[in-house]
Amino acid sequence: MKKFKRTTVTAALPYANGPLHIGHIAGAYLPADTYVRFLRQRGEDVVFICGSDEHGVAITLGAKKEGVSPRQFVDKYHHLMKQAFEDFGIGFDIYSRTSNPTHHETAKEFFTNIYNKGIFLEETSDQYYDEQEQIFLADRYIIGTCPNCKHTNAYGDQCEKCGTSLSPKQLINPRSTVSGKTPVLRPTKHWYFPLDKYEAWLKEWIVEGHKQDWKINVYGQCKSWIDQGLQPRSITRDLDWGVSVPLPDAAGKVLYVWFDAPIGYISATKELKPAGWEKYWKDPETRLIHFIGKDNIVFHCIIFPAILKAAGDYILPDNVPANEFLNLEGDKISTSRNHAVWLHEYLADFPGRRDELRYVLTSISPETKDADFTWKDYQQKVNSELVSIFGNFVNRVMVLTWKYFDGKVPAEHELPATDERRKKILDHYHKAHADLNVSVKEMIRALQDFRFREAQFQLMNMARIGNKFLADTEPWKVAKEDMEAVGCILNYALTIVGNLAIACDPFLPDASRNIKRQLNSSSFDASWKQFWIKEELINAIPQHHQLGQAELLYKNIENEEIEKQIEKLRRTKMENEKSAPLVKALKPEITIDDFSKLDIRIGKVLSAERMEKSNKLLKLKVDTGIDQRTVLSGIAQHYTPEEMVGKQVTLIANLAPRKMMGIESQGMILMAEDLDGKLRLVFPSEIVTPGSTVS
Ligand code: B3M
Ligand code: ZN
Repeated sequence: MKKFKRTTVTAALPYANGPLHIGHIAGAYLPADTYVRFLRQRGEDVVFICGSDEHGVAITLGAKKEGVSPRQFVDKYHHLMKQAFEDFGIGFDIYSRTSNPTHHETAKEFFTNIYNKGIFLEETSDQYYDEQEQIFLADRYIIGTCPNCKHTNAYGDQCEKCGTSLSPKQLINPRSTVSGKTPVLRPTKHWYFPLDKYEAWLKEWIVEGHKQDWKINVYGQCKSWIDQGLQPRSITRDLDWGVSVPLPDAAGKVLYVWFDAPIGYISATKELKPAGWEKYWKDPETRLIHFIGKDNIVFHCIIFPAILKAAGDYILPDNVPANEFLNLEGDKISTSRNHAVWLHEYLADFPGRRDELRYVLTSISPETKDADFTWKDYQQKVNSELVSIFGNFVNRVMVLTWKYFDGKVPAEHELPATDERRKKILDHYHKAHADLNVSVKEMIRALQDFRFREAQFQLMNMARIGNKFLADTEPWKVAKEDMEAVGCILNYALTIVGNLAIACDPFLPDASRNIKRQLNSSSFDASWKQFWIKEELINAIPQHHQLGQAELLYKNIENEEIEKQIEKLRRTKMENEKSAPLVKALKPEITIDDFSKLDIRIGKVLSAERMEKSNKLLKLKVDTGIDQRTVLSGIAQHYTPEEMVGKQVTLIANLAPRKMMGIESQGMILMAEDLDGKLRLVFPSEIVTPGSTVS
């Protein structure tokens, strides 16, 4: 493996459009923090970079919804996220933001540099424009009917129902999700990055070069993208919020948020080290690692590297250990439905319990597939692993040392194997020592390979071995006859405790500090560094050293605490259901005579067309069995004219004619209105002759 001098670690810049939840933490920030702590423990040169992603349409629309300016909007969420990261103890070297001037300059320099090399393409094309909102619509903000499966709510880039990837112009009956209006096509000029030109290079670099060392989920996604063939991507947008395009003829245009955001990693490093940033981005002896969630893979593995390549001089990511998604109580985490555990709320509800959340999230980390967080599982893992195994071991050793030796580290001597019991104790010691060193090595291997679940499992295994060592040697029994042997046992048990304090730092930083305090270890902490270098247990505690007071590391999570959280989620779910349109209440009773006044009959649609200037009405010609008449129906958002022709419909034929937009409608077509407002035709289950009556 190539030897590197330093490491640049980045964690995805979260959008400043909402608070952080446990899905974000498990996806990118916790594994990144664990990895960085590990590198720092080894004394490596590392920078840990993050910040808020503050541009893009999601931000401007979010601001609009809250009735504030984009600036006020990102300020609010930037500070909320920064604080939550800090309170949770994620140790970024810098948490910056993409609205900073340094970032705007850096992003513009990138653009200009690549522009001057003549790499970008420039093209004017028609794009959908929302006249009411006066904005060009990003693909995601246009919905319409899928040309393939006729699903009525397909997005401008993809139909979620049949999976077809689409372009907005393919949608039938497009509408803006921002205003609900039908958008119009308008010409606009944009700059494109010719990703296709980098296809061969990407193939070589990723498909051939990173088959072995990138995670399968990451490699697989990249390969399938490259195999499908790459196309030029537009890297500018019509928007008034973002990094403005640094060209004279580009008023009202900004860089596409996914062009500027990854450059944010570089700008933040500049802010952190104005003089020395370059070596973290340009020296081939620097290793670059991006921690992200799976939805960001193509941007970090394909598009950003191609941009770095085009800019020249920059190093490329050495690895991108992207995670899959975390669900909550069997359901997708959702910001809009408020189905989430928000980080700032967790910290308020469980003060002083950061390690507990770290522990559980790492133990279920969605490294290879989506994972599910449940509060019951959280409670179970804290109580039966952190409390009963890890905390309990440390506490037993501390309490026993106080009990038998007044908190002074017993002398460590060669224990002569003078009797059977001593022989057994020595056997247990050798076995424990060998097992522990295996776990230490496996833990470090796993940390190097971004397998944090496994790494933490090995850490827990060290505590398990410690517990077993105590159970096997039974110092409380030996104490009746052989205090020298008890001293030997506890001296070694304390060595395990000390090594646990060091080993747990990447995973459980609060416990690490707490154990060191209990061991009163500041005078010899430095000697433990060797643990990470030698990859074996280090004996650093001096004989006769005075320990600090014993203290419980963790306490049980009680049922009530968990039930409160489950109840909170249940309440939100109910509120969501309540705010959804309800089944309508019954209308007042009518008589059979009232009913028989209605002439309800089956007709057949002969022709259908859209009404000019109306996006609601369709004009239908209906065969009623006795005549052919014109009926206007407010179903244009739900059916295309083509879909209507030939359909049997149920008609109220004796309704007084009504004029709409200059045309007389002779009757009304019956529709079922779904709870979400969708209209569906009502017709006989088998074809009947037009004119058949309904009674
Ligand atoms: N803000 C998307 C996200 O938060 C995006 C990441 C940018 S990383 C440069 O998922
Ligand atoms: Zn479809």
